[in-house]
Amino acid sequence: MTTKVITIDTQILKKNEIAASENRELFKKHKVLAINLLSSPGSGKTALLVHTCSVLKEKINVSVTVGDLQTEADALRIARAGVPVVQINTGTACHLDAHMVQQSLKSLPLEQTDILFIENVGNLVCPATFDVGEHLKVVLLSVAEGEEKPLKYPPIFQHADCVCINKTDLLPHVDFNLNQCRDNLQRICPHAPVFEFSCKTGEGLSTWYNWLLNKWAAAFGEAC
Ligand SMILES: Nc1nc2c(ncn2[C@@H]2O[C@H](COP(=O)(O)OP(=O)(O)OP(=O)(O)O)[C@@H](O)[C@H]2O)c(=O)[nH]1
Ligand SMILES: [Mg+2]
Repeated sequence: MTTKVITIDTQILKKNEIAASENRELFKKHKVLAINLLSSPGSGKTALLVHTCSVLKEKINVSVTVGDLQTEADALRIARAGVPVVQINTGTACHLDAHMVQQSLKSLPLEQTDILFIENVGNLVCPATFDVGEHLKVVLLSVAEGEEKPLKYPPIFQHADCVCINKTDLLPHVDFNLNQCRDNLQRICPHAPVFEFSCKTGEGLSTWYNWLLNKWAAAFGEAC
């Protein structure tokens, strides 16, 4: 019984890996930097993308794929920032896989995209296992969630290329120990830069924008 489950899982992941490689080829062909944005539900992924797309679109071309179980609510919010966006509804699946992302790419102007943001389904577990062909994984954590999250969900943080701590405007109102969170992140993912900001006030976001533009310039672009 156990062996059978492992076999099926392996086959699913193998198929996913093939689709992820195809996505990577497509990104390479069109010189697109693909960024997988991961967090638990409600940390502020869409809020961050609305701000980020509004600012970055003045310098580079940005597109978004967003995954949720149901509704087009997030795509509608992001569309108001004036960038191409596709909503994926996963039904019951708790993560995006490479095939779903591949389907969404057919509706996006890849040849006119410099950075593609992939907002994953809100979940700190399953999305860590599914490669969608991205270049970078960004993990977002809000101060409403607890400073121990990097210790409790290490795989997603260990693979992060950067970690963002959002909702810093709420720090006076919640029992979130920011220093302890920084220590926890240092222990679990010492390689990952940490950005602290509030999507509500905008404070701290410029460092995040600069990091993105530098990553894009290093991969495909020119200095901005
Ligand atoms: N106070 C405060 N609220 C925020 C901040 N960022 C986002 N929010 C609020 O947090 C709630 C969730 O934000 P979303 O952007 O929908 O979060 P999400 O991670 O995209 O959520 P899912 O897609 O459902 O996983 C919304 O009510 C936002 O307005 C912030 O920096 N400060
Ligand atoms: Mg969202």
